[in-house]
Formats: sequence, C-alpha cells, structure tokens
Amino acid sequence: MKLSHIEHIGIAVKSLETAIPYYEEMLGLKCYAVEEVTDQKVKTAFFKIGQTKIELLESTDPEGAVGKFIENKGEGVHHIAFAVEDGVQNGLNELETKGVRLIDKAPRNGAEGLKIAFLHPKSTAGVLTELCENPSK
Ligand code: CMX
Repeated sequence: MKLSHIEHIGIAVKSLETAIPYYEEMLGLKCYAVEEVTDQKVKTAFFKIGQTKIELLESTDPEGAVGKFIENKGEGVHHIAFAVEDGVQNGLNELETKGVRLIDKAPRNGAEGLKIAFLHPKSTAGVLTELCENPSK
C-alpha cells in the first residue's frame, strides 16, 4: 500500500456553528463546504491547509460513531485519514493479511465523493484511521 499524504484530520465537535468561527476568525482558515453524510450520521465542515483538510464532525444521531465519541470523550481529534495512491481495496486486503482489524472490509462513499474505509483503533495504536481514495484521480 502506498500512502501519499494526510488527506484530512477529523475533529469531533458539539456544534459546527460554534466551532467554524474559531477556525475562520482565530486561525484564518476558510470553510469551503458543509455537507451532511447521512450514512455516517454526521454533518461535516471542511477547511483546507496545504494539501490537507480539517474535517469538523457534528453528530446528527447520539447512537452514531461521533455521537458516542462526544458522549464518552468530549470534543477532540477523532480520526486521521491517509490518501492511498494505489486503491483503498488494495490497502484493505494488504492490511488484513498483516493482521490489522478492519472496520470496513470494502470501501464505501464518504464526504466529497471519496471512497473511504476505516481501520479499528484497537489495532492502530489507538488512533481511528481512515483510508481515502479520490476515484476521479
Ligand atoms: N479513536 C480512538 N478510539 C476510539 C474512537 C476513536 N475515534 N472511538 C471509539 N474508540 C474506542 C473507545 O475509546 C473504546 O475503547 P475502550 O474499549 O478501551 O474503552 C472502544 O473504541 C469502543 O468504543 P465504543 O464507544 O463502544 O464504540 P464502538 O465500538 O461502538 O465504535 C468504532 C468504535 C471506532 C468501531 C466506530 O466509531 C466506527 O465504526 N468508526 C468508523 C466510522 C466513523 O467514525 N464515522 C464517523 C466519521 C465519518 C466521516 O469522517 O465522514
């Protein structure tokens, strides 16, 4: 598997409305998209910094992954996402062979039209890890 860069860092927040002004007014970044990902039970807001994005995640359902995370740990860094150059499915196959616990056995659709898959934090040194691929590239 070949990783090219950090595609984004996912940050769980209680409220996009409260968090977005911090990133814009204090850090000088520009929110360029807000998107609901129904499948993941989140509303997302995106900022770009270099080649990497910051993805703010507001829960839309207390039983969803971000809803549970906020309930248990509060706001904070939720996951790191790597861009995979040679295909997410290829990466999943390789990692599974090496004994990494997969959350997703096959890529699914994430925000911004990316193909995404998650690795379980219990086998990634405690960091929920996402693999991403832009199918149009
Ligand atoms: N980072 C690190 N550890 C995490 C974690 C996270 N984001 N979320 C949960 N955990 C840990 C918990 O601390 C807990 O550890 P302990 O057993 O040591 O206490 C363990 O995982 C189980 O936690 P849980 O609250 O019972 O949660 P679940 O097992 O139900 O789910 C996970 C955990 C990672 C499998 C689930 O959150 C998941 O499938 N995540 C992938 C999808 C996702 O996160 N979607 C939201 C973002 C979508 C997007 O970016 O668009």
